[in-house]
Parts: sequence; C-alpha cells; structure tokens
Amino acid sequence: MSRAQARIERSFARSLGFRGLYAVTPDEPDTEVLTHKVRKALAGGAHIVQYRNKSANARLRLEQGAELLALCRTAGVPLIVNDDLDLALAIGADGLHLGRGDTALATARTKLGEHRLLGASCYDRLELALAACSAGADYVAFGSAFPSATKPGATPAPLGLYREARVLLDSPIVAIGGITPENARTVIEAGADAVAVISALFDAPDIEAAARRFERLFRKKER
Ligand code: TZP
Ligand code: MG
Repeated sequence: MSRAQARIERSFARSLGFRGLYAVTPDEPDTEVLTHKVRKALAGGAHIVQYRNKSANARLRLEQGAELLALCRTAGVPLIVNDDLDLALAIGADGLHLGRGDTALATARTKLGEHRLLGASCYDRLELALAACSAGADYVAFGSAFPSATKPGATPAPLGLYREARVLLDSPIVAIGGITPENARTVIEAGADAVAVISALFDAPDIEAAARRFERLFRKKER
C-alpha cells in the first residue's frame, strides 16, 4: 500500500470513530484522584481522553500519562497527550495534541509515524486548520466555543466557524471551551464531531452521569 493510500484509509477509519465526548483532564496533582475521575468519565462513555496537565513536572506527567494509558487501553479508548511529543513517545500514547508554540505538526507527524493520532488547536482560524491538515493532522479543534473559566483568555470561536469548517474540511472537528451538557447540542448541530470538555465533566458532582449526558447528545444526532 502506498503512503498516500495508507493516509486515506487511516483518515477514513478515524473519521468514523472520532465522535462523541472527548474528555480533557484537569490539572490534578494527585494521580489517584486523576485516575478515579478518568475511570468515571470512561464508565460514562467518553470516546477519547486527552492527558493535559499544565502544572505537572516531567516526572509526574510520565507517571500520570502511563497510568491513564493503562486505563484507556482497558476501556478501548484512545489516549492523546497534550503538548508533549516526548511524553507521547515515551509512554506509547495513541496520539498527540499540539497548539501554537508547541512542536511543529510536520515534525510531530514524522516522529509519531503514520499510525498515531495527531490533533491541532486552530483557535478561531480556518486557515490554521487547512495548514494543519496538510502538515499531517488527523483532526482539528476550534475554540473557545463558549466562555471558559478554565481558559478565560481564550479567543472566542463563533458557531459559524464550525459550520464553515464542516463544509471545508474532511477531517473530524472538535469543539472546545465552556461546553456543557446544556449548550453542547448547538456546536454538534453546527458541525462538531466531538466536544472536548474539562470542567463541566471533571468538576461535576457525578462525573459518570455527566459523561453519559454528553454521550446521549451524539446518539440523538445519529437517529
Ligand atoms: N482551549 C480553549 S478553551 C480550553 C482550551 C484548552 C479549556 C476548556 O476547558 P473547559 O473547562 O471545558 O471550558
Ligand atoms: Mg499546547
């Protein structure tokens, strides 16, 4: 199979599976607390997990990344590492998510090989998404869809952007920022394949129930 053919098949397979709740971890220093929370999100049906911890040092990231990978493998859900190519490679994660100021996407694609997922933050900019796909990204993320207490300075990404992206792009589209079970439907209807959520999931009193509420929105869309 040619390299181009392999990429076409990979992106087809991924677009079919890349749908639903994309759980992004909070900055949690306690690994037991973190794994407990992620276990609940998986039990509620999260389809993708991203390990994101902006406060942890390299040693803690390695410990937490490895533990989450084991959990995700048991659940049959991909674990994507945020920001850190070396960590993704060290633990053998299923993918890597990069944004502005991180490793260049093309470099990451070369180092990750063809079979791991690569995602790109594109903020409110379609041209970044087009460039990301050309550089080897498998999915693109736009946000902040709604005001986010987790990232208060994030650029707003209007709903029309998801609609335009849906028309322009073949790759899966992730919406992020301030997404709750109450407002998620609007971004899904605008074209998002997945919703990336931190606080409305991991700060919920019942994480499993919150994950289930998000997942139900995707089941309804399929009917
Ligand atoms: N990028 C844009 S908003 C955001 C990121 C990483 C934070 C999302 O967190 P929350 O708590 O779901 O708003
Ligand atoms: Mg980053």
